[in-house]
Amino acid sequence: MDTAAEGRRRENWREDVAGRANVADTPELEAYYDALEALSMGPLWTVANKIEPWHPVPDSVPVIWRWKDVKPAISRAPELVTPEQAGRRVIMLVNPGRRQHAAAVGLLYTGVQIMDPGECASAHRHMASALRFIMEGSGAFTIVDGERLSLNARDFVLTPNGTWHEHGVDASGTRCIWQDGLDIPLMNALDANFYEVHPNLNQTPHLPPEGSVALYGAGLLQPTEARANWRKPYSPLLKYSWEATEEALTRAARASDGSPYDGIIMDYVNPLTGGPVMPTIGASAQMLRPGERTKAHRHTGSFVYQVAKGSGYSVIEGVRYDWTERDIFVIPSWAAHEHANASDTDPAFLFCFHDLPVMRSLGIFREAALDEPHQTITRTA
Ligand code: GTQ
Repeated sequence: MDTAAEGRRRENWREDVAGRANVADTPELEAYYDALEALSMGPLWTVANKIEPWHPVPDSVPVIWRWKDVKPAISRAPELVTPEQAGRRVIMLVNPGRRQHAAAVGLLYTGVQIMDPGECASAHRHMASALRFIMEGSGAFTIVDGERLSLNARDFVLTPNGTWHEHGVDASGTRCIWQDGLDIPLMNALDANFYEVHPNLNQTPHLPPEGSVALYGAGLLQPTEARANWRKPYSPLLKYSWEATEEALTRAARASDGSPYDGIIMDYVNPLTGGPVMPTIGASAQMLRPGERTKAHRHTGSFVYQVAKGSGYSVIEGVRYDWTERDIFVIPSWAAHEHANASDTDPAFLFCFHDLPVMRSLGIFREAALDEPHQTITRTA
């Protein structure tokens, strides 16, 4: 039976290290603990080694969701529910260690959403920050605070915290599937989540279509006065096209050796600040050059990857995860990891989003190389 006392015993890591908790259970202590529990109190020393670990010990485990499994799973949803019924017709990708938080990894949520031509999901807004990375299909659009944006495969679009947003597919389009990324678990961990349905159910776009791309998407800015009234904590540019992203990485590879741990990697940024696209979620794109195998390192921060192009593998805590286009995988905080491109002729491209803006703004980002350049591969997932 799982009594409270047994639970405590399991948590009481008996590490024989000076300065760490090391208290043997006795009947008197058990009685004392029970008395404390009845008063909504508890002894720190039975949990100290767990709640103050030597280094991060995430509940999240590395996971890969392969497109060959995700596509048939999400494709069943339109046969069973409409967007009107579901609100958002989404299959969540849930980390086995974080199920009760609906997290894919750490405090990040991800899911895949499916929309048929002519369908539209109603408008809402929430405290959670959100993004999408388009997986397949044509004719998708999203409306963000009155700006309509069309979405093609591998485009990256923001629906920042507090913005009204809805998604749909034009009647002339094809079935679309995209990945959603949100910080829902973070908002819930902070008890700061709010959610509102748009009073008209759908927005009437009142801004020029693609207006943010027109104003901010070319790497040039209007003079200071024209943009001084942007006071929002997120990027005014809402869409980053894949074409420009691949071009940027390909050009960067001509001018830089990139990172030994990530190859050619570039952040999607707020063009006004050079900082992350949203206050709590950052995003990057990286290119692994033909034959490239990066070195292993670990750092704080939780990461959700989607394979944009090509195939290869990542080694996470000694386990090899082979991936190909549209596969999604996660790397928990402080997990050792390295990436490899399987092709000797073509580059591979990875998209990822992460909580580094949170880590950095709180001053808790930490990074370490491993002693050896590569991990020993213990098994293949
Ligand atoms: O499209 O706004 O996958 O609010 C989960 C929550 C998508 C969305 C999700 C959401 C959305």
